[in-house]
Amino acid sequence: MPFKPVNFKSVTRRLKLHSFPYFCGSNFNPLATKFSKETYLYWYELMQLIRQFELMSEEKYKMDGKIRGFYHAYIGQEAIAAGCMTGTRPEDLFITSYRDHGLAIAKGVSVNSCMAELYGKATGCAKGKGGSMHFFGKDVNFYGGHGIVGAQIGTGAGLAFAEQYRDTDNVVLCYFGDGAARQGILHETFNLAMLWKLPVIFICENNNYAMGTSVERTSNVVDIYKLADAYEMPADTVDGMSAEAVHESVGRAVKRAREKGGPTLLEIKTYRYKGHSISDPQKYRTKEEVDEYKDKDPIQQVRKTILDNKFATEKEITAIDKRVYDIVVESVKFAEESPWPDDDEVLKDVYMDKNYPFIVD
Ligand SMILES: Cc1ncc(C[n+]2csc(CCOP(=O)(O)OP(=O)(O)O)c2C)c(N)n1
Ligand SMILES: [Mg+2]
Repeated sequence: MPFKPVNFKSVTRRLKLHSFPYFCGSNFNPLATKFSKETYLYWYELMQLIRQFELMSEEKYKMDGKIRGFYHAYIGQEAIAAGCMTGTRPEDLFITSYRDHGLAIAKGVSVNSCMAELYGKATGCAKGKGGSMHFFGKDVNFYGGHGIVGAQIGTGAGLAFAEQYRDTDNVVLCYFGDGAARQGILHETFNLAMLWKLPVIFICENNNYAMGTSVERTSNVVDIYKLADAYEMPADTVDGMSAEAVHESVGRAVKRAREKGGPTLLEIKTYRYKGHSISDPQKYRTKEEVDEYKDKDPIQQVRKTILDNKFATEKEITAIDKRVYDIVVESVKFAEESPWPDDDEVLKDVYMDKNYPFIVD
């Protein structure tokens, strides 16, 4: 059968989304260990979209000064977003740290609203008030974007508690870094999550550094997955440069959680090619170390599988790249033409809503 690229326009129109075809999450078998052409093409397109979004926004930050404030790139870690999307379904909830661009886009927060958020515009996914660290998309079950290291571990378990309380079979994927794994909140949360068998997958994105501090310098325990042992929580260590490996381990953990079997800790070993944030001189690692990981680049691996299996030709892959590039260029136009937030927005949504249901005087 000739290669038929995903028709973005018809899919996004149907789903009333302006972004990546989020429908894909429900189209795949989470327990698959052999992957179809559609899966590889989906992975490729999603990972390229995330990477091109960040390459473009970094340029807008550094060269044009259009974006300001904190900014943490996901480049190198994209296979985690890809494997997690095909291992879950749209109703499942994601919550993560400030390194949030990739997971937000994967979940279906529109690329336009992500770029506008970086620009601080009113059309941004956090109304232009959150910036890079606080992307949000409740309508697509993306619960942020959190700046306090480790805070989302507790909040993620809280989301899972709510799903259990409402008796759904939705699962929460709660992401945090290797540095966050050293926070005390992890232990309190693991304890209660296991006690109550909450439907949550704790995903440690171990990129080997917390700012400039390597895993070896933060604890005697360098195998983070072993922290689960103290709570008799199932755990696994996963190759984060492989979308296949991520999908397989996430699929297994999600199945257990959906069937009321409780949480899992996955330590996904990954790497960030860029510095901790946009202003990191990276004196703590060598160029050779970065190159070693670039040789295992997840996008190139998936591209090779697509070509080796003749899932698509070079020309067809170039067409995907072009489509992705156009989406990103369009998002820049959207952000630049969008209005700034009104002055009277400045104190709204900051602390609490007047009608917040649980707080009374
Ligand atoms: C409670 C708290 N302490 C310190 C910081 C400053 N800080 C921001 S990011 C970071 C490193 C976290 O590293 P890691 O959890 O490995 O995530 P990564 O940046 O590698 O994704 C630190 C210490 C913070 N934001 N919050
Ligand atoms: Mg880290």
